[in-house]
Amino acid sequence: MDDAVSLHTVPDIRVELANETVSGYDFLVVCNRLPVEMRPDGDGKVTWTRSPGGLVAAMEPALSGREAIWIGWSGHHIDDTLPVSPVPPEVGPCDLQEVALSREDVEEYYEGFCNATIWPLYHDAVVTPSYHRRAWDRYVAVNRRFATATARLAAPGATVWVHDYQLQLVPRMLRELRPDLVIGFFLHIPFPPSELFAQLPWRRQVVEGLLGADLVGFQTEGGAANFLALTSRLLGLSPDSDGVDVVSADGGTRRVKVGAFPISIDTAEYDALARRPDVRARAAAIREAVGSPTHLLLGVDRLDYTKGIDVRLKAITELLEDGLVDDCVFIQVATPSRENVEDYQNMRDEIDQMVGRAIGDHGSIGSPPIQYLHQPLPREELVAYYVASDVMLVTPYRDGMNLVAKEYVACRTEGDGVLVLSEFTGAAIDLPHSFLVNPYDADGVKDAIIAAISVPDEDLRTRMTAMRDQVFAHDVDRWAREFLSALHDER
Ligand code: ADQ
Repeated sequence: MDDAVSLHTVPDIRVELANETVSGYDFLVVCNRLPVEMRPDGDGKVTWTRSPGGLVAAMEPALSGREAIWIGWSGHHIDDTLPVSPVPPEVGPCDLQEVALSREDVEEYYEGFCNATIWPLYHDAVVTPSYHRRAWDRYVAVNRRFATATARLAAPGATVWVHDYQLQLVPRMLRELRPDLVIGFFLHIPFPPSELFAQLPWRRQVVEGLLGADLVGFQTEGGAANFLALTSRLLGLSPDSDGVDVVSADGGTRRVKVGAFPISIDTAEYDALARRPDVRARAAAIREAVGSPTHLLLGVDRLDYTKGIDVRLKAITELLEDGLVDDCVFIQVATPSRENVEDYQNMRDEIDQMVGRAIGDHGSIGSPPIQYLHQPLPREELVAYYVASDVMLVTPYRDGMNLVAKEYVACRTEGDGVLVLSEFTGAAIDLPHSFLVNPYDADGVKDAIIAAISVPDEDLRTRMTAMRDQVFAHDVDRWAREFLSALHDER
């Protein structure tokens, strides 16, 4: 089945491209989503705003001062009847090119192959990945659409930075169309061990797709090593510790560099927000609103089964049952996510039930020990929650990095606060001074929570100072610069 679907791009696209006059962009970011958001304006129309996301901030220095374009999907289905104005050019951080997707594309490519196959497979198969040939075919077709759009827009010798698991076939497709380009690929999620990856019926095509890049970047050394091992196991190549040589189109060899580039946040921005008087006042108001407990514990996640929200709730509920924590409130903030995918609907129901049961069993009128917000929060509000909380609980079963952990650290401007962090996040490598836990070990998570609320002040501050030093020294700007330097052999 490995070779069931060819990745080879349609040859006449190459001919067509050769006949086009490419004025072209020097720097192209290729991402599943454009950095814009669509909001209904109440009159049946929509307005566009720039996404507040970290990736936009990371790309901004690289985008400014040159001919740059961001290629991605807008979030609008082309076959919808809703009248949608095109994205106004001034909304983006640079020029924008929409890749049009229909409702069926989104169902099969995005909700299907990306989020029901690759996402669970790459997160240790926390839920069982589904393998559907129609979804794979659509993934190939949509990747080809992205590659073709990029090939048409790139100036000769331009730099292209392709992002994430939705577009793993783009590097090779793009190289076939435009061998002159410098292509980087970064995977934001974990890359699994070869024994797990080997389940994927289209495993060869995915590895070959990625090998179209000049540089393939991962969050951790482990992810990079897993990928390099697969180039040997599946393709018989001979990788070394930082890359692998592949046969190029002209029959010679081409070096594909492979490495770890742990992503980070705009640390200075979070620090500045956390110092703002209005944000601090809001933090005080949050504490008061939940009954001014001695210990305020917090969880912040996209509502995703990989994030270990259930582990946290279970641990806290048991601690309450056993009377092991006193005067303690836990707030869980969860952003709605992928609500059309069945596993996400099931998980939402499960979390709702767990919260309801815990509040029913342990709450009293007016002061439930567990508070649950199922909504996205504006950045200032989120920072106020970070400032308000004594303990941050980050317990994913597996996570590429986990930016929430770094955001919490950046917001602890007084040098206090405790981070309980899953060993199975990329962030655990950068933040070894957190309280590291195995999220599969419920007793271990309970012990870590008890340790976190009783840690002596001096120890707590030593740990937080070390973590703050790390996130200030390694911010997202440095991440982007290091990736681009490696791509251009400048380091
Ligand atoms: P995510 O899985 O989305 O990212 P994470 O790194 O934690 O996970 O980033 C989530 C972002 O959403 C954070 O910036 C956080 O502040 C924000 N957020 C969460 N809940 C929110 C809420 N209720 N309201 C507002 N904002 C909220 C993927 C990978 C990660 C990797 C990142 C970046 O899965 O492992 O760290 O990409 O590479």
